[in-house]
Amino acid sequence: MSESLQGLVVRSTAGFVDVLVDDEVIRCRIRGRLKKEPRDTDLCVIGDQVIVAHANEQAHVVIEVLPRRSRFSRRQPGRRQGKEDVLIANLDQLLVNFSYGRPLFNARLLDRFLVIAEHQQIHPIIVMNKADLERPGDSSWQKTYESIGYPVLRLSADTGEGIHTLREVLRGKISAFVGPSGVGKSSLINQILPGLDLGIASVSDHHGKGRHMTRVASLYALPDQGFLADTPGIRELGTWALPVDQLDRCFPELTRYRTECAFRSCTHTHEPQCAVIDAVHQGAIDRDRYESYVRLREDASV
Ligand SMILES: Nc1nc2c(ncn2[C@@H]2O[C@H](COP(=O)(O)OP(=O)(O)OP(=O)(O)O)[C@@H](O)[C@H]2O)c(=O)[nH]1
Ligand SMILES: [Mg+2]
Ligand SMILES: [Zn+2]
Repeated sequence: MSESLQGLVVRSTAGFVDVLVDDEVIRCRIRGRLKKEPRDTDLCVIGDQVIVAHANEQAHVVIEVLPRRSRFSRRQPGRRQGKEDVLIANLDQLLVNFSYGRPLFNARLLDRFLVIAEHQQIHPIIVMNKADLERPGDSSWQKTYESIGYPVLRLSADTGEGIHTLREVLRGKISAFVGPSGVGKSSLINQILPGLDLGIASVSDHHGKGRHMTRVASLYALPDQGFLADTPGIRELGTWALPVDQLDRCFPELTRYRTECAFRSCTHTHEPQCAVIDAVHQGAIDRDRYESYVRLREDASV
């Protein structure tokens, strides 16, 4: 048996994975036997730690994927049941990216990202790009999120606003940019790592949506320690393995109310003497966030 090495997966496609070992990226296949093992999750994604061995003189092969300490994942798009779709493993923080201008901000989708981050215990940071396009009233929703405890970073890849702060936030951590297509994830990463020159694409004039420029998620090393992932724009974000009775725990602002309800197994949707519903009526819980909770319940319980 030849010497084996441990490395970090920085790119993963159907045909090969790129593994960073020390300072070198090694292109590897995945051992056939590993692929055949039954599983309900992705075998090998960016952020995974793997063991690599020589298959022969030239080629390397991944022989083991080490257990994940965390991951950002969703239900496979387009399916009710099935497999976990892991976007990135071993993540410290999730930068949930939206923009002023177009594509339009989508609170419902933001809440889905936040719920998954809470469930998987990954620290989320809300990133609002295209600050140069902000119009009065565009950020009225932000106070709600900040009061819950979610940081909101206001940035512009075009003017450079906030990039210095972003650099500080990323230092020494494994972070991923996630969000819809066209919000400027790759543009922001180009600001942080100019040498990369990632492809970017204009937002469609007609629909105001992105064109899904980034196709494969990749992890990049930061100059002052840490890694940063660029990921393809997300259209669909369903929760994976989140029992419906645990959903209320993924809304931090419900914490102080959810144990005060008259019924122990209160769903906070129709029950009498529900402390959550009372708090919504009194304005202590944001109505829009509550609406997200109700919709996610419906989604999770199908
Ligand atoms: N006005 C303005 N436009 C921006 C800014 N950042 C990015 N854009 C534009 O937004 C469009 C989309 O940028 P991308 O970086 O490709 O977006 P993305 O999020 O990586 O999109 P996908 O790879 O498709 O998921 C491009 O036309 C960019 O030039 C910004 O700060 N201000
Ligand atoms: Mg991109
Ligand atoms: Zn209740």
